Amino acid sequence: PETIFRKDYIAPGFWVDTVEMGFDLDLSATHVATRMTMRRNHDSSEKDLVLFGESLKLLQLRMNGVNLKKSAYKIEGETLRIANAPDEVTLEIETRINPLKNTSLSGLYASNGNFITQCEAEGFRKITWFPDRPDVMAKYTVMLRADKKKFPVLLSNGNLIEEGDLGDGRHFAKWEDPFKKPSYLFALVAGKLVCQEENYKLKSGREVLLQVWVEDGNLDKTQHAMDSLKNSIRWDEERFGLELDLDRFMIVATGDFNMGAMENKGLNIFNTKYVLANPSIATDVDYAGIESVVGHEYFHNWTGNRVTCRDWFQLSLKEGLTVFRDQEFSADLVGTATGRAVKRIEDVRLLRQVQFSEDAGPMAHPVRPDSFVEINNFYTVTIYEKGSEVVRMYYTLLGHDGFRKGMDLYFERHDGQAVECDDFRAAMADSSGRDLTQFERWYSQAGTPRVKVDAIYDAEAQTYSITLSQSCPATPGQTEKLPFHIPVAMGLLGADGKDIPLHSVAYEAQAGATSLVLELTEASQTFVFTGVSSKPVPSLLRNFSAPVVLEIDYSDEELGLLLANDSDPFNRWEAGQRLATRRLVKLTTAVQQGEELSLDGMFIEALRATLNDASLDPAFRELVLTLPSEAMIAEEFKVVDPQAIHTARQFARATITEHLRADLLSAYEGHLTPGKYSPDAQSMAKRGLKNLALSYLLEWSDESTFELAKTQFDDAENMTDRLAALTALTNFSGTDKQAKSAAKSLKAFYKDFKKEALVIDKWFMLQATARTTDVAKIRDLMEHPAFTLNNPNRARSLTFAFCNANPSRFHAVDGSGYALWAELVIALNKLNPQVAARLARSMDRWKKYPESLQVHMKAALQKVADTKKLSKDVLEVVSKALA
Ligand code: HT7
Ligand code: ZN
Repeated sequence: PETIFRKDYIAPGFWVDTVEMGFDLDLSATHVATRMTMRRNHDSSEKDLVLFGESLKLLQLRMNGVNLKKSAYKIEGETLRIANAPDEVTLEIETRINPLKNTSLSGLYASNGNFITQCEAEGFRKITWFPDRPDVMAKYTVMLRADKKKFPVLLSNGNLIEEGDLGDGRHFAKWEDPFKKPSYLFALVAGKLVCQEENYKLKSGREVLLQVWVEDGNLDKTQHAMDSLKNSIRWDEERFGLELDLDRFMIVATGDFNMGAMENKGLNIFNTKYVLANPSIATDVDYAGIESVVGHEYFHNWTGNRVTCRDWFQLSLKEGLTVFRDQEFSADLVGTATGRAVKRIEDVRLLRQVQFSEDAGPMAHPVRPDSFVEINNFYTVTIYEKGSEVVRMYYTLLGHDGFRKGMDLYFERHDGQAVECDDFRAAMADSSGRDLTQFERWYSQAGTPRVKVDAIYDAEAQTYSITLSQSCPATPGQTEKLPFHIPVAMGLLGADGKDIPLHSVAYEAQAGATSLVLELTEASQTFVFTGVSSKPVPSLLRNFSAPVVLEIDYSDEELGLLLANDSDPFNRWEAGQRLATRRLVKLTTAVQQGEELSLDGMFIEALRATLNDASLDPAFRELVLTLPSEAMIAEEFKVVDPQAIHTARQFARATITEHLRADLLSAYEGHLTPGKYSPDAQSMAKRGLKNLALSYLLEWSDESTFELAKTQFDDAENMTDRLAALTALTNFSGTDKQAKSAAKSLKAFYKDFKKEALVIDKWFMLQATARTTDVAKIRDLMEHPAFTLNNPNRARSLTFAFCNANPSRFHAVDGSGYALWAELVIALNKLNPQVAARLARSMDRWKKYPESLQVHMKAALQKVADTKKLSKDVLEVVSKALA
């Protein structure tokens, strides 16, 4: 398949000013009539009028009122070219499409009898021939016609300007979007839906209509999404001075969706997972996910829709920035300093576990990629999460007000335009007067930089010198890397654990501050601090001020001091993780060498102190007590042994429980949240710590803890507690009687919730990630009547969860996990290439495993690569893995 390069960008040969569309909606044969006015772009080297289309039946093509004969245009693959078109063109196109057969969930498709669209990135071309590229922005008017009984609700972008009956049992609705938009933001929804609606007053006094549309029976699950939407609107007004620009804002939930949600102008379409919630079906994690995704999509209205991307290589321009905005939104809503830190830690954990791994594998790419085969493969953690870290570094470098000035200038310059990442950087540089030239490397160079720390204390001179040296590993297509501009927030702790006032010639203006942002721009730089009366303990990369790996040799005592005292809560947590990682690596090696396993008292006592420190936010304590995941431990090894890692981590958990049983029990009992469920930060934090304590307690086989979990499961009044108890019961290794009892609970859970698709997804996921679940069990579950590969949420709940989150079982030594993976990727490829390609990525890091596993992995990858009719989505992923 063809590789598309960023350097080959050519502006469109024609602009589109207006688009009028008429849809005659029918599930198996929808007729689409499109009329667009176009004008030549004299600045482009492209002279032809170029349209894109896919899986379309072209019925009619008229230019300036004249039917075009087949000889007047040329179709090659997805491209239709009209040569010698006049400078002003009215193009009329009629196509027929089959939404029912569209299992890719891109373009116009059917979901439970309703019509849904998904046009990002290139789905609009599955609806009509069009210059389907983000730099072509036009005003849309859309007429929807459909059977009134089957499709009583007809929605599209913008404002409803007319609706009525057509006589023959059909009806219509006409929508007009007052804003110019790229085709990827087009949306229509039609079907049997109901909504919760509210009039909401903006700060300016203007009233807007907010609606959350769901399928019948789900109206009791929309309040949290509605609250999150209102919070998002208010937050964007207050933090960025950005107002909702429409009179009406709609959210629609569908059970069939490839991703989380989509920011179509005025008509956001969401995966039900990120809309539907009530205490009996949704966990605290679900509630938080809904808040952040509703925020994310809403914030796109400015960062993505009002200012969009020139081309898809600039995807992080909107995604990185919008992730940063949604992260800040969630942090601001919690309000407290530790609440913010907890959110930061959670975000960094994801970045390290998934993005750092992507950066070290065959799909590594810069935040602004140079090439791709299939753009859908580039909705990655690098574009999103690393992209957000890049935006956060501007925030760290320029400060709160400086960053806001940059944002203001960005909108002042580019509202209504399709621009590049460089334009955002220029706005930040020009508004602050800072030279951000070198900062560009964060966009152009892939890979996770490493920053090595060497420090010398000179007691006589009372100076402390920190030398920071940066390097970045090679990534595909990029062997040599130039130094990055890295903000390193830092402080120095005295022996009492208190911050020392900092004095450094290079940072004279901030003399006496207890935290500074050092700017590392060279390959190696030394920063000297004066007036340091005793050897300090450095606290570096505070709040994780840059997406790098910090290599620093701390002693256990230094880490203990940081864990107990650092004024930066992120680095307190980080110190705990360093202590844990060190031990887990040692234990893993001991497992491999058949040595006796043991865990030292210093570590256990540090955990005990944190667990029992009532002055600390329970959410923070939960994070410190959570050991690094098996995936994170794996990153510490050149060659990964998943079974040894699993055994080591389990040993550590059991040993912690052995020593801290009484403390864990009192943490459990001290953080009960009786009464009505509330998804506020404090209650969530309590439930989080309580359920972590429960999961530890069940690592130690005994009757009373099993009963504790069983009672919690039976009496739970919310899904958070119920699912936590069921997970603990399912993973408990006890007597046969207890195993039977756990199986009974699992069955009861299914029975109680079989009508709730999102809960059944949890039921599958819980089993997919259970310690005892092997490949045979997964195959069994795939035969369950509730399982299907056709629905992405369901497919992910079992198969993705197993391949990505149950490493010791997926990497079974006989290679059976990989054989299953290949079968699944091949089956999904036929149904939904985007979902198939995501699953294909589970094998990205295959070269990190021992030879004995690599043989099986390579065979499985080859089997997929050799499959006939492989989509370019999957082909790109497996060929890069095999390269
Ligand atoms: N901007 C949205 C991306 C998206 C998407 C991309 C490819 C295929 C399907 C998709 N659904 C949504 C989501 C977001 O980042 O807000
Ligand atoms: Zn987004």
